[in-house]
Amino acid sequence: MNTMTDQKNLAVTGRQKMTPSEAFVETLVAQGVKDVFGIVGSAYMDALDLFPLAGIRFISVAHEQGGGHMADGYSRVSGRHGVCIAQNGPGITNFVTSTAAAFWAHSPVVVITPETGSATIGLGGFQETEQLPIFSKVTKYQAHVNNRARMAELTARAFDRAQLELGPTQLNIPRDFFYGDIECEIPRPMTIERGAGGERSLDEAAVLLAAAKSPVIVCGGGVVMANGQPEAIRLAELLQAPVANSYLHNDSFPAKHPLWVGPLGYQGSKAAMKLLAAADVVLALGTRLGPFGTLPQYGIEYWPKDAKIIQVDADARMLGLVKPVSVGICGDAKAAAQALVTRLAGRALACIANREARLATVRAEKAEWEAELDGWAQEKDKWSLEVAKGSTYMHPRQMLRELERAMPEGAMVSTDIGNICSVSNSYLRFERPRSMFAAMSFGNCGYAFPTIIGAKVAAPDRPAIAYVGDGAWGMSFGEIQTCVRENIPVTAVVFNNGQWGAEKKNHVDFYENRFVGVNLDKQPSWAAVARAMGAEGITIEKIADVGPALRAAAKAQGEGKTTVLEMMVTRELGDPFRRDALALPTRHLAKYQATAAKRG
Ligand SMILES: Cc1ncc(C[n+]2csc(CCOP(=O)(O)OP(=O)(O)O)c2C)c(N)n1
Ligand SMILES: [Mg+2]
Repeated sequence: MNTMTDQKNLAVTGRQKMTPSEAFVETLVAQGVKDVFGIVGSAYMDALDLFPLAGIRFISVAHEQGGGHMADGYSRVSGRHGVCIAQNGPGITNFVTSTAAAFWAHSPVVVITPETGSATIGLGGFQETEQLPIFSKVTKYQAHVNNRARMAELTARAFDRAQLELGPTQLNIPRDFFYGDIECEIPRPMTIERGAGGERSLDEAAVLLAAAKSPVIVCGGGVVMANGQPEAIRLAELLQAPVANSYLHNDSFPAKHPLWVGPLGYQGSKAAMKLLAAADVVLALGTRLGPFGTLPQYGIEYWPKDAKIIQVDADARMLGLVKPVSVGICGDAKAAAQALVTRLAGRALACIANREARLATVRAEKAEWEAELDGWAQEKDKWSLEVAKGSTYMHPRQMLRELERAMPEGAMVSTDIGNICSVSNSYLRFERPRSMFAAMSFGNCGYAFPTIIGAKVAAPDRPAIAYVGDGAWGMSFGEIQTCVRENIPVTAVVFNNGQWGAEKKNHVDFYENRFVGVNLDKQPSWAAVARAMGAEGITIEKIADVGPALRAAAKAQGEGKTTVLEMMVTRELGDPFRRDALALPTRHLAKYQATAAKRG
């Protein structure tokens, strides 16, 4: 077979002499790596030199954290590995936040961390820090190249484990180990097939579902990652069961399907919550039922206390972790859904007898929620009414509804952490999986923009749109440079409310409007900043301009243009994030008893 290194995208076969740099790069080739995100550094220059001949594009970013998020977005849209690399020491520590985010997004990102040279480690030379402990809690596996002859073996293992365990892995390489002569073979990638789960648990689940009078399915990220949407649809149709998306996985079930009822969790769908509350059997398909995604919302305690819960997750440790379950199935969401369809097809199902009445309830709840959203143009609490009064800017909810209406077909949307991004949960609907890339449970501001850049690299033909608050934008706008330099056209919708709104909401609700560090005064015009950086920048103040601007910006991606749409919105604020985790303040010391009024 091919043993010629000049043939791009085909790794050499057979045991032979090569340098560790060649072994490393050839292993990337064998793993199908086409794109690597990072910032150049002397630590891995010998390997970097080979990238162009190996057919690997090196995407030079503005900040390593951005590069890590890009690798995350790339893997989330493609299902393939996302890869990032940087300089030992500070370049690597800049990856910590993005790796933690990828960990909670279950993204197979391989974080390549060249480290200080083996001959001087521990002497406190230049750019030295212990790189393994730092990542130990945010990776699924850490490979340390302890001998240059093992470069290919350990590189391959880092890639295989990222897919096997669905999460980031680290490949740590002392920088001198790129040099030398070794003899080795390039390992082929290992694809380990996941099964549906244990036969007995699948049988038990089928018995529960067959007897259920009002079953509800919760579709999670596992359905997306397993490419299991067709099987989930088949199962839902067989049971005629309403399907809710788990928190921030609005792309796990098609929104136009009559059985779709919307997302659970913060700022989710009341229809989904009410239907779930009335379920007697819940099938949690490919979801760990994370605690933040199942908190009561709108005053509704929607998690059904007496229902039987069947949970399917590929990671056995997630079963029954947050919610007690009647049946836990350790399996792949796609295979498990198919196995349940096989067991239930042709069987008498209790939920079919009352099908018409249940479907009528589903239709009524959905219609009621849509009507509520239509009438909910602005927030109604005292603070919001006050700040919106007399403002010429747009109401955030109204603007989000307009964005929803104008969303181009096949769009990928990433969302940041913030008040307006969170409210967008009610207005983000998708017809296909791998379309929504939220900051998930790690919840770091600055996630959305770089993540959508990575997604665009993996899926250049799909419209790529990031929703970002102005505070989070201040952290991440530097990556406009990457879009312009590397010709990766995306659209950033920046919500300019002049505040770190999500945190300000806590000051309003719990601290009598005593504001500390939440106002973003003296901001530049973000549209002008975008133009100065070589992108398009448009300021939007009127609702009527929102839809046309989004459509034009998405279209401009086809002409290679990145656009920043700066939405001027009022300072009104939706429900708070952490009502569950905050309390009214207690002050024992006299000097801290000043109220807002006393502070003047
Ligand atoms: C890296 C990071 N720092 C701080 C926070 C705490 N935090 C959560 S939401 C938020 C405010 C976000 O403000 P902005 O991006 O302007 O969006 P808005 O809430 O105004 O819509 C902050 C500071 C965080 N989640 N992540
Ligand atoms: Mg803001």
